Amino acid sequence: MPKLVLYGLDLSPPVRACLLTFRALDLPFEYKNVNLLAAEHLSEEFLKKNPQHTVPLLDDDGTFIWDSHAICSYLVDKYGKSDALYPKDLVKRALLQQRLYFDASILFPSLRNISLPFFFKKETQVPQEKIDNVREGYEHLEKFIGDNLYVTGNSLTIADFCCAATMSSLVAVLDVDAVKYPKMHAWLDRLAKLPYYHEANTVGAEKYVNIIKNAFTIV
Ligand SMILES: N[C@@H](CCC(=O)N[C@@H](CS)C(=O)NCC(=O)O)C(=O)O
Repeated sequence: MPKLVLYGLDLSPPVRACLLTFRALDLPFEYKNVNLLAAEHLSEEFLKKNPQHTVPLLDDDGTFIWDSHAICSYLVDKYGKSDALYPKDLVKRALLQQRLYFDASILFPSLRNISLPFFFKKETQVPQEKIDNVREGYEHLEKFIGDNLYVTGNSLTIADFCCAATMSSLVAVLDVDAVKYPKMHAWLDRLAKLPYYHEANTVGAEKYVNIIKNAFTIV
């Protein structure tokens, strides 16, 4: 089997979505730390691999894939012993992709719009409308989960990994109130019981939350 290399840092939610997928698949890989604050992602060597200079980045024997959603889908399609985490059934897959695009286009950007100016420009004033965007994402996700166990129904998929990795960092910005968002709250507790979840997600998410929480003022 070719050697898989994941470039990332565990503070990053999309990197943690990939770590969860690797662990769920029980897939061996090498992890190469990329220090974004030291601008390692802007080095000539990294830009040759990913001109968009984002982590996570996967190197599968010289094929470079970035964007966590693309990486997680690829890993299950290529290396999964079953398609459970990313079903081949077209209707199931369409629903799952909707959730992946939701994370990629709504949920994660609502965090990135706050965290990037904070990390890279020391911007500590956050306009209320950015918090409103976060809240809007929560309201959608609460409805998506509904009476199901997971975000696409009653089976665990990579959409749970992507959305949960983002959500467990977003809590630094807006609490997942158990009364307002009971479904999301229960879903996060459910995922936390997965044997690999703590190491793959919670450790990095807690570091992230400790840095961000209380670090900014809403204006
Ligand atoms: N949609 C992308 C987002 C990746 C992303 O924004 N990663 C951040 C870290 S959390 C990053 O690499 N930022 C550095 C940059 O954009 O230059 C994914 O899911 O992989």
